[in-house]
Amino acid sequence: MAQAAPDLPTRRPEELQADPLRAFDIDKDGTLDLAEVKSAAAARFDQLNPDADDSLDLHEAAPVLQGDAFRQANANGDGKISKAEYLAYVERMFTSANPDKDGTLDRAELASPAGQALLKLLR
Ligand SMILES: [Ca+2]
Ligand SMILES: [Ca+2]
Ligand SMILES: [Ca+2]
Repeated sequence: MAQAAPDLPTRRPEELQADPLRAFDIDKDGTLDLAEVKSAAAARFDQLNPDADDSLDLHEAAPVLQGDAFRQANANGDGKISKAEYLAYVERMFTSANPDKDGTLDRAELASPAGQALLKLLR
């Protein structure tokens, strides 16, 4: 007798890449709030910073921040992005991706240019 297999893993890594909303939406409410975005950003920062010296140099940051973005994120101008600077920059990007100021990013906001720029900092 055929029965649906319970708890089949339905998410492959490439699907998580394709659907950031699913990947980062910890409370599964269909939107990303700032806490969810910051938690994803902190994980991304750690991934970019294997030597764990609490900052990204130009080379380490290159996959996510180049040129003007690097300079804007580097608030104290020391040539490196600390985790605090990274998260502060992520928060600014979150705000610009959230024009309706409802505290969350929905699918349409994530698809906007500002939303896409934010997502680049998370994966
Ligand atoms: Ca959520
Ligand atoms: Ca810095
Ligand atoms: Ca919103």
